[in-house]
Amino acid sequence: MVAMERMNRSSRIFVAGHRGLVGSAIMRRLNAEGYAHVLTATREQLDLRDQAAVNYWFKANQPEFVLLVAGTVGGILANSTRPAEFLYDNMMIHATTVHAAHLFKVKRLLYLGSSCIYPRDCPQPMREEYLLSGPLESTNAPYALAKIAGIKLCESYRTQFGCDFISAMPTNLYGPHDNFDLTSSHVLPALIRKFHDARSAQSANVEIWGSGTPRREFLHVDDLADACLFLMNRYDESTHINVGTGHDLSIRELAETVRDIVYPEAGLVFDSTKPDGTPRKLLDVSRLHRLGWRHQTELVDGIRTTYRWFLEHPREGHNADTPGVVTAH
Ligand code: GFB
Repeated sequence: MVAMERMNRSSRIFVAGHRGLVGSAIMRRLNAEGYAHVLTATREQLDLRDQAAVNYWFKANQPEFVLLVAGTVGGILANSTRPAEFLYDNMMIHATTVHAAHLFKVKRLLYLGSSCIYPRDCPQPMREEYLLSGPLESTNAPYALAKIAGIKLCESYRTQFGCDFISAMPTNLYGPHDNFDLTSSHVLPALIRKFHDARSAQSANVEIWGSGTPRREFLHVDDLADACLFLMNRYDESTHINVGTGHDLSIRELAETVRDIVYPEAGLVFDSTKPDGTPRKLLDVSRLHRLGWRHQTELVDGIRTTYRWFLEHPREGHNADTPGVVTAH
């Protein structure tokens, strides 16, 4: 049994991946709550794939707590076309950071995975114990394998060395600082961008990839940041824990919802040459609910505020600086 240490306002907390969608939400939350020693490193300052550099950084900065939310991430197309980067970058980032956290005696580490770790044809909703019970979805198997390796790293360092490392598996995320680049983004920011661009150009139709029948669950990233802090102070088991809303909808329903908010006059056209990916991935969140955590932001409200953020941040929203795959560290 590993004794659990809780973060306090003067703890040295490393947010690995602080510029990404998740990392920036965690930073907003830690800052708002008055955590005074939040440590960060940009990609230019620290290549998280380099074990020697990561060890050096941990030795110099002595973090007590780590939120490991860095990684190379992207939507279905980026995952299918850049499998080597998704596998290599993520395996390395997870391994170096977990290993350095062990070497330099970090008190607690939270590792963030993804709901794509579960088998393609997993029974729904997906319970934590369904991990590794069947084949993965081919469009994101390399990414999922890296994420599964991360879970197993945390479990193994806990078993062998007594490290207090925990894992959380969030569902599909969205919110401020998302990637709105159409070649690498996930579906929700892509739809905001597409309907917005169609409205600007007064186009009649917006193209939706695939059949529109796959079902997805979406969690606002501020809710995820809240869950991360909750779990850092409350969750004490070696098994990973799901983080989601417990509700899903079809891609067609999602597209209609975004259309009604951004450009109600638009028609939908489905492009069947693009992949559907996993038919459904709804998380079973009963373990998290039993601990007392629930999401706050309903999807329609979250899409409205994210669209407002997109309008207020044209450079970031249109992703001028980061074409292609986003590396969140
Ligand atoms: O969000 P998304 O790219 O990834 O796509 P996944 C979800 C669904 O939306 C797929 C459809 O069925 C897409 O075909 N879709 C419709 C679109 N229009 C669009 C569009 O314009 N852009 C995008 N991107 N999709 C990812 C994984 O899977 O989910 C990652 O590849 C990760 O590994 C992430 O797990 C959370 O939900 O299919």
